[in-house]
Amino acid sequence: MKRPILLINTNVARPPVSPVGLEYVAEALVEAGVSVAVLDFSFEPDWKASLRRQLRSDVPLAVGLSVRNTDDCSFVSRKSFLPWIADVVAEVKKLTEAPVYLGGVGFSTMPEVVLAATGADGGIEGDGEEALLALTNSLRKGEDVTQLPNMVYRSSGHVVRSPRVDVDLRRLPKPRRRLFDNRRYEQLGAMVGIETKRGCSQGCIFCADPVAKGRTLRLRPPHIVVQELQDLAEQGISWLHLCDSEYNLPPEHAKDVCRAVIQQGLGNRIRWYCYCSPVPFDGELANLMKAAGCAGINFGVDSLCDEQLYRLGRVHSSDDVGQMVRLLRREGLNYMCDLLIGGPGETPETVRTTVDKARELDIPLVGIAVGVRVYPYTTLGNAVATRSIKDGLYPETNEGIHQPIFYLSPMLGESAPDLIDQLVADDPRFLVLSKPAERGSYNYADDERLCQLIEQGARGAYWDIIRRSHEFGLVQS
Ligand code: B12
Repeated sequence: MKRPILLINTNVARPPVSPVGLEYVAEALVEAGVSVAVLDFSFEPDWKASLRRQLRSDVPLAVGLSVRNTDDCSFVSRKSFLPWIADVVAEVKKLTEAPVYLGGVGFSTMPEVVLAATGADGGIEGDGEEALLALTNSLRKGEDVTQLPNMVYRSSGHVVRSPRVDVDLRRLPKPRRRLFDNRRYEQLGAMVGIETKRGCSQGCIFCADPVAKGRTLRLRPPHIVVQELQDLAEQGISWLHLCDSEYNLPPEHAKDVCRAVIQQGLGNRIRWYCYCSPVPFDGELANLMKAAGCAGINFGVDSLCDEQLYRLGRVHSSDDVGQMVRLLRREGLNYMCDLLIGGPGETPETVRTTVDKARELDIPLVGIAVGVRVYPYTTLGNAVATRSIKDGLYPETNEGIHQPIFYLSPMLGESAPDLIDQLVADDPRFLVLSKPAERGSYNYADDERLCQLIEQGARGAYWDIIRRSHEFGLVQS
């Protein structure tokens, strides 16, 4: 019997998020005939005991840990998950000599930092399906793994990255979606994840998605997406969240996926949520999404002040958002808009313009994040690394490599949260990304109030559950 690859989902935040990335990787290995063991810490009340049990029964060839979130990306709470990942790495290393590799979207946003902060032996950045298979094959043969694509490893005290190869998604078979207990996730209020594409070609100065997922859009064939949805529906799954950075880019693919879902008769069997860009968004897409089971859209609007949108590298204008809002209202689609306050050049005036416009448009739900997470390799991250941005960085003290860094326009300064409070007053249409479960917050990472609402039966996107609880004070789906 060949030694298995042990894959562990380390994301234990509540409410839970199904480990779709790790599931895709695990299934690619199984498909290639590799022996795989999976451990889902999300369902293990005593993770150390389950790890001990697992490692007693099987000596793995390697252990792979998923790092989905490095932190909660909230300027107010600044909660890092890296100390937790470091604890898991240390515990695994106590129990086995097998090398420990990291992977996942959080890892891929900043591989050097995550490796340094956690003590793992190495990692795989970007797509895991082919890279982990290549790593497994090399480990089996005792070959040097540093030459493999997507590898991140240590060499003479430095972290080194080998060239990256992104998977051609058209080549991947339909995932079986049976290695993790997606039904149980749904019962705990999670939406099960699925992708229709990977990558993002937008130029937003702050966003890590192009870094983690690649800048080229790689589309999955709509019929494969639909087969996967059908399979999940047959397993009893009905609440889903698309994991595309922006579902409507490119719009024709989004429409083709919807058409395929409708043709398969799945439109009224599943309910799904997604992220979208404000442009391009037309009536045809709105109708197709509705008919294909879309229950709500989260639009990354960022600002409603045109000069600020330009500085953030966005391609839409506040007028575009106005048109989009009118269209959504006409078509009766459920949605929210996300704002990002505090980017370079932001002033109290640009914030006021944005909040006033959101009110004027009567956007039903607006999420506000104050403070911009600085990710390496983004335009903002590069400006900080080359010190063309020196001010407005938080925390001001060095609190350790795991500590998330934020930028807040010095023209707003630390009074920004107060300014937002004052501008939105007690208007329930506005949520602010602060600490989980703080009144009016929509920080989902360990939000007790949200968990309670789910326990009482609420289902759907977490923003939608919060919206309904504000509107009706109850939990109907
Ligand atoms: C959809 C989504 C959500 C949905 C999830 C719904 C669902 N059921 O999936 C919702 C809205 C709930 C959500 C919530 C949050 N999210 Co979110 N989310 C995403 C999004 C768009 C997709 C993630 C995803 O599943 N991708 C699809 C899978 C297939 O890709 P993947 O995980 O990367 O896996 C691939 C590789 O990474 C690799 N891989 C994965 N695991 C492993 C393991 C090993 C060992 C190896 C070798 C390889 C490997 O192989 C996989 C296949 O190629 C990403 C942005 C993005 N474009 O990816 C943000 C993102 C992951 N979210 C983020 C954040 C911050 C959060 C929150 C913490 C926000 C908050 N404070 O509330 C919460 C956390 C909730 C939780 N419990 O974890 C950040 C994380 C950034 C970071 N550095 O930490 C991201 C990257 C967005 C961003 N750019 O800031 N999110």
